[in-house]
Amino acid sequence: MFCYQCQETAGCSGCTQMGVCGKKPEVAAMQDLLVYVSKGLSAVTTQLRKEGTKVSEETNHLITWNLFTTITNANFDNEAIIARIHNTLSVRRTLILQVKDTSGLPEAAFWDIKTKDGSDASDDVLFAKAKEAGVLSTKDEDIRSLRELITYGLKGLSAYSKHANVLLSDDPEIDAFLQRALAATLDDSLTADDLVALTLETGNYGVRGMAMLDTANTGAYGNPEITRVNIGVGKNPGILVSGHDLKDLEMLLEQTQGTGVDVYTHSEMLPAHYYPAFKKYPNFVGNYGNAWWKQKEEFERFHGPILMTTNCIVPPKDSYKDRLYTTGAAGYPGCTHIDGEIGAQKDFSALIEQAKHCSAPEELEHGEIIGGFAHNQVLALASQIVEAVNSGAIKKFVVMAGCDGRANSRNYYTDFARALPKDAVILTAGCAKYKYNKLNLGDINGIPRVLDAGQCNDSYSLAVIALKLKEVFGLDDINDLPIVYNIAWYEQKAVIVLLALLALGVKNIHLGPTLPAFLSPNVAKILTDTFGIAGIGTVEDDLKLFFGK
Ligand code: SF4
Ligand code: SF3
Repeated sequence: MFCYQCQETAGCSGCTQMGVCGKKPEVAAMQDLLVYVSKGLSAVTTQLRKEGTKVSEETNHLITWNLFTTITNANFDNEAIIARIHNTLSVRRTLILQVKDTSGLPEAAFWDIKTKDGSDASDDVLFAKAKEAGVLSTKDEDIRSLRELITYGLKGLSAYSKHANVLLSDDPEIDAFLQRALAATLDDSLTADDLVALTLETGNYGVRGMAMLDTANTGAYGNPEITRVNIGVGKNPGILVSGHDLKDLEMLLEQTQGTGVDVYTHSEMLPAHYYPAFKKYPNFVGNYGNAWWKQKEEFERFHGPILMTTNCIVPPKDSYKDRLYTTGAAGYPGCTHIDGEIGAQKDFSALIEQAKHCSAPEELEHGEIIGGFAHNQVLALASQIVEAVNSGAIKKFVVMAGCDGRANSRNYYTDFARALPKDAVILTAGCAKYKYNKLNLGDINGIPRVLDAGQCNDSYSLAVIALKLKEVFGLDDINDLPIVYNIAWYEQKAVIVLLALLALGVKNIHLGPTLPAFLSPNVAKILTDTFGIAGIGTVEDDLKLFFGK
């Protein structure tokens, strides 16, 4: 296997024996193959569009769902991944017959597993092909780096698209781009310069994808508002919901009414509490635990069923594996998967029945945390914020959005938040916030010093806020704002967030705890020279760099 798509990749270069995330070589192989056949299908759909043939919504959804399945910590279930490969090939077989001119299509558009008698070849054939189709199949390291950067950005974009799709929001132009870009990563005629341009285009569509999701979320559930979220526990048994899919949470809340079972959020589901629509449920008790990587201890102590709607799954301990359920693009072998197509009601009765026989969660902590500072809420506070900036009470905003992770080096973010000057305000989104959202950093004239906009996709909110502040302060350039960017990344959603910020013109982003292993020295240099991207240093050095003290 060879995988280097996340920040925790082995030795900061690549997982080759087994994923640090727990991904086994056979799962890595089938994920590579799923990406490969999705690229082949995308080449076909892109050609069909060129010829004026419409591509169905189902095909668009199939491709985004496939990519989402291969995101770090989303799906470890090889059978489910192999089923998706078969399904993708079957759709491609039908569609390629509609292509008038197949001469420019890549090999991936034709590769098949049907034997001469029409039956499917054995899984050995799949594994043999996966070996040829993986990341290292691109020999030039700069081209490989750019192809992977684009592919990972598209994986993030796919995840956000899928969340919007389940709320019945679609943008066929995003799908058309996503498929064109995927197909382009197989095109040997494209130069490094072409791929750099495509990387930026991916960022533009990242902005559009996050905007679509923002509209879908706020349209369905209202605008996030300042909210205090309980981090303690109640006396009833509970179901814990993790991941990013708000629609799943809504269905679960509806189905648990009157059952005596409470519902808690975990990790990236915390921001659900900020939406007005979820406040009406009396059994929506609070947020349990911390970021994804602490789940082994925390899930054990929760005692009740856990629903993983997306990444990040940590391979579960046997002590709670029978209480771990997956849905959507998430999957884990041996854990029950709750099916449900887009637009369909899912049946969560198995979790609810199991919960009734579980004891209440064990208290990990108590108190409250505050959040809900997405763009609408922050813009409602704009005059207060502008006044604080003009009076000098707030000197700087520090965007610390992104992901959390296991590495000890991430304690940097806790130390950095703690050491910030008292006139600095943190703008955050994503699970990175758990490094400092319980530190009680106080407020400035009533404005909390940690403003949590929501999930990682709500980094879009932070961009909207920045653009609004630029307008309010009458600036020409977003980089003239008193905002610095110190972003933590882990998986591929953070890649699309980064590309989106670059597309919006944001410069000098610091990215940590390490720069992506998939950036070759030359590609890293392009990002540094063009956008001022840099890594992190020590807390002391970075404070000097950002604040001159
Ligand atoms: Fe390694 Fe990350 Fe890939 Fe898992 S997702 S195999 S940890 S690089
Ligand atoms: Fe976290 Fe997995 Fe990225 Fe949505 S839950 S931010 S790491």
